[in-house]
Amino acid sequence: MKGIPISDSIRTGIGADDLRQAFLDNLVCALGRLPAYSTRHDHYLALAMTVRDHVMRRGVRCFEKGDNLLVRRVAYFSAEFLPGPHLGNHLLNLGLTESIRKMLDGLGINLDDLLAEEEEPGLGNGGLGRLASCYLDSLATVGVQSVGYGIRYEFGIFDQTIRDGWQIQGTDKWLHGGNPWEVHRPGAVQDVMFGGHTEPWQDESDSPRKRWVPSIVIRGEAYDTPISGYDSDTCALMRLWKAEAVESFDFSAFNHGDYDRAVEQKVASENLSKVLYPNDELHRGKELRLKQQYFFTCCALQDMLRILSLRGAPPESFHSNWAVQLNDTHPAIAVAELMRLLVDQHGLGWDVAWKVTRSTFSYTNHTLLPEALERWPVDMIGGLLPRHLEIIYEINARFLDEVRAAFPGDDERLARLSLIDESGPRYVRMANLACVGSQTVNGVAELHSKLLRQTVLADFAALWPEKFTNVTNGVTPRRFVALANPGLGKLLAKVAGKNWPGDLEKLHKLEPHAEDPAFRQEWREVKLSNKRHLASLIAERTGIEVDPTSLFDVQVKRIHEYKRQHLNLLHVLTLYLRLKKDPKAEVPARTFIFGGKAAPGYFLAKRIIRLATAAGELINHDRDIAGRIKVVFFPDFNVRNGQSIYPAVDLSEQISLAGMEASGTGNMKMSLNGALTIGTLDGANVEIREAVGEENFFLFGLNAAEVPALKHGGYRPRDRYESDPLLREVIDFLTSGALGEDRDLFQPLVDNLLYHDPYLLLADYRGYLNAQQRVSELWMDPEAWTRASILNTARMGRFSSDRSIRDYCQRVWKVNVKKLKK
Ligand code: GL2
Repeated sequence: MKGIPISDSIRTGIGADDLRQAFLDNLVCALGRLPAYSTRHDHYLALAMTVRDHVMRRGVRCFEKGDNLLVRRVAYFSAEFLPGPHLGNHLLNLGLTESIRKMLDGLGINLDDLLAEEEEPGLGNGGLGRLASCYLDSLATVGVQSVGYGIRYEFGIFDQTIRDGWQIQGTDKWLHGGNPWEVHRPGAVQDVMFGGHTEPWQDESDSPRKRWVPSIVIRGEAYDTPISGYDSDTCALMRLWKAEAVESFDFSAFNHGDYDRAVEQKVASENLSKVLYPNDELHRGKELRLKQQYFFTCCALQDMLRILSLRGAPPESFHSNWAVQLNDTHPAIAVAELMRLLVDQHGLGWDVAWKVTRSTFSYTNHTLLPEALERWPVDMIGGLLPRHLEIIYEINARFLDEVRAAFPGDDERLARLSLIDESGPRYVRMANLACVGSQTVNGVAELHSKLLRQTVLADFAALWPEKFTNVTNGVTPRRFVALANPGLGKLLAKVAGKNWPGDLEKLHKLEPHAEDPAFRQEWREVKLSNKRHLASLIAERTGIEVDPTSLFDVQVKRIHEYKRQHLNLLHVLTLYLRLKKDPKAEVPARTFIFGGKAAPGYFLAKRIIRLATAAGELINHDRDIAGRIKVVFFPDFNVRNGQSIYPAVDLSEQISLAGMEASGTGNMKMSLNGALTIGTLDGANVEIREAVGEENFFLFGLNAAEVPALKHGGYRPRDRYESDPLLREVIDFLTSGALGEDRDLFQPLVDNLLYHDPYLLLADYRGYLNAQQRVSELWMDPEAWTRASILNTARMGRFSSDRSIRDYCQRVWKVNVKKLKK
């Protein structure tokens, strides 16, 4: 429809009557429901569609503006997104919460009931996926045109339940009730090839070319979910790809009566986007995972080229139209794919294509853990993506020439930098491919970026120091404060002005109020009410009654040995033993709350969950303890549950071994909500402590320099056990039988600690106990505690993901952002 300005098709006014009419239209016309017979779920769907329409209108209008102005768009490539429930967040961003509530009231419908109907898309494992969603939220908020490209997994991260103390994985059926937030775009399909071989051919100009003859083609179908920004007319898009068979059936097989073979191909194709791999920070080298990675990056790049041609721009201007961020190495195959598309499909010369490619991509590293480093067997890549393997070899050959020129005769360096690991069976190193193909490489916190330059990517940093930078992570204050903690939001608005969620540095205005006893009282009341709410959820989900006035000591995150939930549990059990021996001991009431999923195949992580539940079974029912300490394992930690937990935290446990946690983002969410942190000098903790003031942070433990020194100096954990009676007592307690009939249950954990202790729990145990003692002392002075709590929130403004996104725009993507309102 050329010549129709988009403004003509947009109703701008959103009065109460419009909303009511749109809601009823959707209920009747889109869902075909008779209002009198409609269910709560129908109402939720109709409301979601109504809200989605508003966001979509903004999105389309903003897209049109971008095309007219030829702005550079940002494409965030991520194998994971964890958006959380959409409805409440959109209402907040659009400023529609109250008018929608009123409109629904008029129909006898309660908004909160509808909010509870939504299934969240669990399309990620943890921090990395959630960060991608915070970034889309902020991209929309600061006014950057952007698309988040990923996979529309039919089954996201598993649902966790706890049965007899053990984690049970259930299938995540997030699409079962229908997904009103997405729009299927049958027009935006892309074909993705796999397998086969390559062959030479000549084009008209006689130049030698290569062409890929695949053995199978799979179709990617686009599903769009609009992401609104706060107080912004920009809207980001999350475009996720679903795999479909190109042909429904192998007709020749079908005609010959071989039904099984006929459907086999279809099923195999569609399996591609079936399920998210539930491993966090562990590379397992499964072929299907590589297929997923290639599938979505191939769809995305072809889609971006299509959009480019709609703009009438040539492929060699790809990089001026798009900046692509690689969220870890999961999408790194995109470097070879863009080269293939530019050279083989669009006929660009290698040098031009390489310049475009290198100016397009940037790479964010999210972990230093060696087991997370992705590398794919050369034969696997060669079998699935034969053309890409040739391209990777070509990139490598040219790159190694550059290295030879810079470091003549340094063969070891050459071997380390090579895209191909040839130390044994040959592998393609995805981090190396990402570094070579990117214009900028960054870590996610100051310390992590520094360690990245010194360790994992040291050779690249020596070669191209100017490529390296840091962008400290951030979190969206809309979802994690305004939406999750409306009580606090009101208080913040009073002091910092109502636009604080759009300009988090405004929270500094809170500082003087930390000295005001009346304000502190209000602050405590908000926290207490959040803790009451969490206590009721805990009772509902676990049957455990907890005291909302006790100190809520919380560790919620994926379960990993490096995050050291078991160190936390050693403290819990130490306290327990102390109270048993000395019932008069001055131990303020505490509720220890754990939550998080363990990868289904991660044996020790599952034992750690079992230890938490066993500690709860013992302690919560021990009459001698009389409820002074309680232990809760909150099942199925996800975005929605996080929103109920973060506002209720008094003490935030960020106790990973220094040098292991790249950044952490839960640490930011808790501190922003007024929690004090007990933590090591790891990841973003370092910057959080700097921001909130060292007197408002409980520091303990080895630092990142001491860790390797201790390990290389012949660390013997057993010596620590022998020489520290308290430690010995608590470790022995694990296998004493007190924690359940099966004494052997925790033997593997104990053996691991006594004979390996790779994450140095025993070395940090004493320091941790001492820091916990300081926590208890401060807690017994509520005024001082509240003062520190207020200062935490006041000084956390820099951890808004808006700040991170502004950093990326300025230092990495070179795109303009909206100025902050005065
Ligand atoms: C992680 C890091 O472990 C975590 O510290 C960081 O905050 C996030 C986001 O940058 O990335 N890396 C990773 O692979 N996962 C993370 O959560 N899964």
